[in-house]
Amino acid sequence: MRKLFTLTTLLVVLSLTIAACAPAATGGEPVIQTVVVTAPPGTPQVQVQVAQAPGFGETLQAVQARGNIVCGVNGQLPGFSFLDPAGEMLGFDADFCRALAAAVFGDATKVEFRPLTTQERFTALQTGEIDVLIRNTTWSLVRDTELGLNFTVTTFYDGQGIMVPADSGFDSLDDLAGGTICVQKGTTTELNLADVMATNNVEYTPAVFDDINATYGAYAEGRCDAVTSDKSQLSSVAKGALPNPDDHVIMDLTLSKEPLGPVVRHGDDQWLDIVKWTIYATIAGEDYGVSSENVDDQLANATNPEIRRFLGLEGDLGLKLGLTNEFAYNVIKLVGNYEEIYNRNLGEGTPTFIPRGLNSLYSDGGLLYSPPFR
Ligand SMILES: N[C@@H](CCC(=O)N[C@@H](CS)C(=O)NCC(=O)O)C(=O)O
Repeated sequence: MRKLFTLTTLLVVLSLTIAACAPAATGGEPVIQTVVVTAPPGTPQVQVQVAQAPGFGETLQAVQARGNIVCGVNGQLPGFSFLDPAGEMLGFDADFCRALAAAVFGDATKVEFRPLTTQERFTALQTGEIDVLIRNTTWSLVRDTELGLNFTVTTFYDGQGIMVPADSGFDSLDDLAGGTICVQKGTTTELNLADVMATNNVEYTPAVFDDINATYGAYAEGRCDAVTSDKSQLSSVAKGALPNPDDHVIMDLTLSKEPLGPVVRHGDDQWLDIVKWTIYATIAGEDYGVSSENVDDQLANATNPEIRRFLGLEGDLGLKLGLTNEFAYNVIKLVGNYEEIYNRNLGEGTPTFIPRGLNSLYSDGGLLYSPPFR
């Protein structure tokens, strides 16, 4: 049933509803509304895209009835989500889709990967075409509110960088004055670039492209002096897709904060909690020293009460999420803890190596921190 979506912002009155309709993935009902939110007198009106809000528990029910999780990914980003020659979706983001399937089904294979472009990603979630978006997507205030979506937990703390040909000798923003910079449309990247260049009074020409191949293709052909994107993407694409990776360098500067992580629709807090606590299970697993290698041993011998609750030996934490008490055990056993997921896809020895940096546990000087499993 279609639910009315309530915006509770103080003093904000919903003044007009215009349904911009598209058939829903399930049920054939309209799925996105554009609403105009009227703020107090004197403040401008704001247009808000509102997803067809699922009610509490509806996403898990739909996922269980279907028998898999439809996970929106990039699909073109080695190290994050990339179709290998055998047709398997590999990568850090893809593994978080699998972790979710492990939590929900006790089977990490129950995922349908849906490759999405930058432009398609939010609509696919709003319309219910996918259950969750795990696609190098930056959390920002506007996306969290206007799109009718909820960002869950940051899985990868990134920042925007600039890549240039190694022989250009460029190492500062000023070196790019008068130059052309390749950037992809519809990204935070495009907006940050404009902000940073304006702040630093550097004149440049943006060359804006619709997709990843066009963006990096133009750069590879020398049509731009530089290309800008999340640093993870720059290193992934440089190493994975440019003909001579060593001919390119990522400049030693960071233009922005890019916290990347899974996104769900507003309205279903149970699903939001499931996604959050699945990610926390991977982080807590690393924190407790519980890995896919030793989890069975821990299951047999753990005495630490928090680890016992985490593994479902005591309490009913999983049941509170609408899952089984083994949900965290399944995540660790079938996919691994955060460190295992990171090392498998982005660790030393992989072609897409990125030093962990901020993506280390809080106890190692990073930003990863799970709330308590109690
Ligand atoms: N994290 C940034 C950038 C994400 C993004 O979409 N980056 C582009 C640049 S490489 C991309 O993934 N493109 C792939 C595509 O559109 O297929 C955001 O959320 O806006």
